[in-house]
Amino acid sequence: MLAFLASPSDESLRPRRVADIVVIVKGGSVYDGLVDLTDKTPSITKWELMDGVQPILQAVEHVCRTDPGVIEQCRLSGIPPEDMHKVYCDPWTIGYDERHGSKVRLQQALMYYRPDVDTCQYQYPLDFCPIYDADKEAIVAIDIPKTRRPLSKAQPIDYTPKAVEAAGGYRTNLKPINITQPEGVSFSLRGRELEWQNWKFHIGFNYREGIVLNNISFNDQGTVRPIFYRLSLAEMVVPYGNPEHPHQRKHAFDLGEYGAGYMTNSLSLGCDCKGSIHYLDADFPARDGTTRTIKNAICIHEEDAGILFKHSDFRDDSVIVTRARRLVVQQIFTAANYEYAVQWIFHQDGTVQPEIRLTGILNTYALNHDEDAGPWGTCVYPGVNAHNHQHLFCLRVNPMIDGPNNTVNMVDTVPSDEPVGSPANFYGNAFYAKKTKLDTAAKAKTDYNGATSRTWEMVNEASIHPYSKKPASYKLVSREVPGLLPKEGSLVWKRAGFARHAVHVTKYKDDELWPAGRHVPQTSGEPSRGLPEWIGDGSESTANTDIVLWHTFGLTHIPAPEDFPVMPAEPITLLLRPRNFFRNNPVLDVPPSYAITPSQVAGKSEGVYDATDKMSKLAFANGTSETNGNGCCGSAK
Ligand SMILES: *[C@@H]1O[C@H](CO)[C@@H](O)[C@H](O)[C@H]1NC(C)=O
Ligand SMILES: *[C@@H]1O[C@H](CO)[C@@H](O)[C@H](O)[C@H]1NC(C)=O
Ligand SMILES: *[C@@H]1O[C@H](CO)[C@@H](O)[C@H](O)[C@H]1NC(C)=O
Ligand SMILES: *[C@@H]1O[C@H](CO)[C@@H](O)[C@H](O)[C@H]1NC(C)=O
Ligand SMILES: [Cu+2]
Repeated sequence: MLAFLASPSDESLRPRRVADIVVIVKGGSVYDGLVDLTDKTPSITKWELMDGVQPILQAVEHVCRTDPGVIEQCRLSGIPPEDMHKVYCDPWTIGYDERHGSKVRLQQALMYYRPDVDTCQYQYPLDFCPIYDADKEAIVAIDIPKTRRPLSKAQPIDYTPKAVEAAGGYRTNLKPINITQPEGVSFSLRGRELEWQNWKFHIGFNYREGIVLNNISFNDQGTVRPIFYRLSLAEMVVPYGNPEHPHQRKHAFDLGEYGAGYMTNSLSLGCDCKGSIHYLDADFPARDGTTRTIKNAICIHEEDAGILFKHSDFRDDSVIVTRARRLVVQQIFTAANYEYAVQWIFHQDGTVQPEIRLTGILNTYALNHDEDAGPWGTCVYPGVNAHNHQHLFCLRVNPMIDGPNNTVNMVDTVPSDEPVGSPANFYGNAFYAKKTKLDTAAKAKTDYNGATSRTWEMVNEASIHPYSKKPASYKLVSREVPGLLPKEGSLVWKRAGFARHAVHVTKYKDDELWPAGRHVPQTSGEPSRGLPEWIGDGSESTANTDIVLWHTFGLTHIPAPEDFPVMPAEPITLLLRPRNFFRNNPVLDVPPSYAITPSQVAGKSEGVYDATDKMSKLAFANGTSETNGNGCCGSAK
């Protein structure tokens, strides 16, 4: 593959084109296969019966509305049979339920009611949970709680324009913010290969991970340096914290069970992304052999990114100020109630910033008006209990810092080991960055530590910086790294092995892409699939070889009324930063907005660099800016 990547025009190096297929046979058997499509006549190169696994989900709603048992439960909740068209269900995989095992393909139906077609159903959750057998195409069981919670009688609160108008209307004090790029964009694409500000990478997309970035390199003053072989969001799990049966089943693996690609939105100009936007479509094979296309699945655009660097000298009023911009490659997927906007942000200084914004609607459950939702949930609206949960994402990084052989060091900033008053630390102020080489998969199971500003650096030990004498590296900086709250030995702990630690490192293997396993629905976690099974006893060396770093990060969400009825976007961000990689600041050649040297200040000599943005205006002046404004740049005397 590396040979082909280096010379993509050499057809003899092109890898064979292989389709990875999953077959579900009537009756429930599942086969994994590989079909080589390179030759005119395709050939099956692998065909394997898989025992007790269930592939990714596709779902149903209509069955619930006609099932007599469900109709009866609705009646008990206060919904007459003639209103069954107002009943909705979110089909989830069953997760795992020991009563039903893994052999039968099952879904759990999270039930809701819409009094009016434009009213959001998540404010009217129903208290029972039908179980659907995909093979029989029928409801085979209904989980009914001991405490019944009839349909809420609360007035709806909605986010639709009609509802907002009725509640007093939209605010009117917003002036337009227009983004203009009069000369177009600064990136270019050849097919799906993007070039921008020394960066070059390929933008792929698949049913499961959504955006996948490959062959990421940076042109460092004429030398094209590889940085990452592949970057993707590889899995996530959303465990809910209510101990009552059957809520333990609520722990969605949105990628492995449903697919961040399958669930991705078709984006639209001027709202999901603003400015000059380029879109890429996503294609999937459909069940009938045709192609399903999601138009505008990926948007690419540039944004102003504030100040890249600035310095003014206090003694002579010389100043330089340079503005930054960033490139965003984005997709947004909708996992039933929730939306996840996944942004891959590239910076001019060599930083890559994966960022996820969480919005959409809370998963909700019924609550009686005299009932306390705590401590496992919050009453976010009358009749609505939003359970505590975590959103834990797993980033997969296959680094290629100056070549495929890399090593991960864990870096902690710690005080000197020597006591105050000792010769080596007499004043007690000494501290340093302590590096722990994660040279085996066992040693690499590591957790976050905010107190030591813990980071993990991916280094090439053979590529030593001329000044610092340290190896070229990309450092993972991630500060929202809660531990997995479901306890060791719990169902979630067993099924989501990747979430037990903030970082795992494995030696690269072709088939190790999905950290909760290839087929996630209905895994029991016995044994734990994916990362724990690959790591095994952990003795494999992860030093100076082709490695994969798996990083689990995210947030713990204790819901609040402000999250309802739709949640304002909450960002989680992390950085992959070059350290000891570039000779020095790699953005000195980005043109400044304004630069004046001490001699220019003193002598008013020629050559002051002035590229001040002429579109910028004083906020409260009448149009022009002839007043005291060279804005942010000049020295305001
Ligand atoms: C991979 O990246 C290198 C360096 O940017 C580039 O020369 C090459 O064409 C890329 N290969 C493919 C297949 O995109
Ligand atoms: C800015 O955008 C608004 C719409 O949001 C439009 O009405 C207006 O004409 C635009 N102004 C300029 C100067 O382009
Ligand atoms: C990477 O290391 C392997 C041994 O793990 C070695 O065989 C290979 O030649 C090295 N590759 C490069 C490009 O240094
Ligand atoms: C703009 O100019 C007009 C006319 O000179 C004046 O009446 C008005 O107050 C000014 N507005 C601002 C915001 O300065
Ligand atoms: Cu949440």
